[in-house]
This record gives sequence, C-alpha cells and structure tokens, in this order.
Amino acid sequence: MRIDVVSIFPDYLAPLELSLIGKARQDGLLELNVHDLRDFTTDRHRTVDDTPYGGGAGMVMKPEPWAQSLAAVAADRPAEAAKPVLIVPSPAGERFTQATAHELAEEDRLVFACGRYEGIDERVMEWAAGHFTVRPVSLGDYVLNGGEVAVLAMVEAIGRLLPGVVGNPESLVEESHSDGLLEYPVYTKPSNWRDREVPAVLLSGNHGKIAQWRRHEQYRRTAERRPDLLEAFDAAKLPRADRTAFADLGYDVVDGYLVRRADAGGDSG
Ligand code: 6GU
Repeated sequence: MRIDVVSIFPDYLAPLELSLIGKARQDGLLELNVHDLRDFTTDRHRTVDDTPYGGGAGMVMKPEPWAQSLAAVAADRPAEAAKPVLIVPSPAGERFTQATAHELAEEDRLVFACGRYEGIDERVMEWAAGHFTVRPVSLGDYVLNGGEVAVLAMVEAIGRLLPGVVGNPESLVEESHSDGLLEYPVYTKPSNWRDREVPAVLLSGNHGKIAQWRRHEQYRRTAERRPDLLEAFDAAKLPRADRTAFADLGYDVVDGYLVRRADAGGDSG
C-alpha cells in the first residue's frame, strides 16, 4: 500500500517512522510520503489560510494550495490505476471504526488531507471528487486542532491490518471490536501480585472453561462500558450458557437480538 499525507506540519507525522509501522515501511510493505502543503503555495509568505466568508471566528484553509498538492499526488500514478481514496479527517466526518480500517486496508492508495483551523474550503472536496473517492472521517465526538493526530491513529489502525505487518496474524483475531465486543481482561506472571490472584480458571489448563470465561468477561465488560455495542450483537445462535450469562447481566434475547430487561438494575450493567 502507498499512503500520502499532506499537512502544514509534516514533522507531526514523524512517529510513523517508529515501531510496527516504521518496520513495515522499512520492509517495503507500506510506502508513506509526507508532503508540506506550503510547498504548493506561490506567494512570498506561503499563505495557506484566510478569513471565512460570512464572518465568524477562526481561519479557513485556502483552496488553491490544496488543489495543487492533491493534483500532484493524484497525478503520480500509472494511467490505468484506480482513483485513490482521499481521507479528510474532520469531526464532521463519518465515524472511523474497525470496519472502516478493514475497508481502507484493501485499497492500493490512500491520501490524507490534514486540515487545520476551522477546516478546508468546501469546494476542494467537490473538486477532489474528480480525482479521488473522497471520505471525510471522524475518530469520535471531540475536537482536535488538526487532522495530523487523527492520521497517526488511522494509519496505525489500517497499517497493522496489512499482510505481514503484525508478526502473528492471530493477534488480529482476538482483540477488541474484531467480533463487535470489547476484549477480555489479560494477566501474566506472577500469579499472585501484591495479594491479587489471577482468576483461577486461567491456571486450570481447561481450555474449554477458559474460552467460556473469556467470552463471558467480554459480555460483562461490553455491557458495563459499551452497552451501545450490544444493540448490534447477533445473539441468535448463542449457546444456553451464554444466554444465561447475558440474563445475569440484565439482557434477554428477543428475535435474535439482546434487549435490556425493563426491571434490570443499574444504569447499564
Ligand atoms: Cl478525524 N479530525 C479532527 N480535526 N478532529 C477530530 C477528528 C478528526 N476526530 C475527532 N475529532
């Protein structure tokens, strides 16, 4: 996969030279190019922003440097190649999830346009649709100062899904969100640490019991921390012991979906 990032703070992306993603780049599994938006300005001050039409606080990113930089990045490909995906990090985008990461990991080329200030002139997104598949995406319901930190998160989430990047591909199977649930808690040696015991079942050597305990811990955690995830959970084929586990957490299975019992205590779990 090839990734291009356009930003006014290219140094912000330096951490992508470290750890798993840095190794993937060295191993040729991922090509990553960072471009300075100011290199595509033409005035002496290398201006990238201006005041908003209609008034209001803050500054808006000027369209022309974006068009110049994105056109240069888009043109740098074989004539027969498909349009790259242009990801525009923004709190006003669609939500970036593990499913988005999987989708984007299938692409040959991704381009990230890091906005700052109040955002990029909207006409850039219309123009860019001629050269890219444009996707405004948000990490969650909070506001960052710019897209750079969001790009660090997204490139890591996507990059670790590329073949060969994570040494043991099994670690991708049993992790939070891979099955729509949060991950179970994990423990390592010593078995007694500061008077706290590791749950006995994990020392039992009974792999069936361990798998069931872990699954039930996933249910318990998800019900407590992220009950919203249980609304989409497919409960149709749950074994009896798992239905009982959910019943204990205050959930019944109705038409294959989990439904919070009206008389269940607490605010969520
Ligand atoms: Cl992707 N970008 C920015 N600037 N702020 C955000 C975000 C993205 N996701 C949440 N807040």
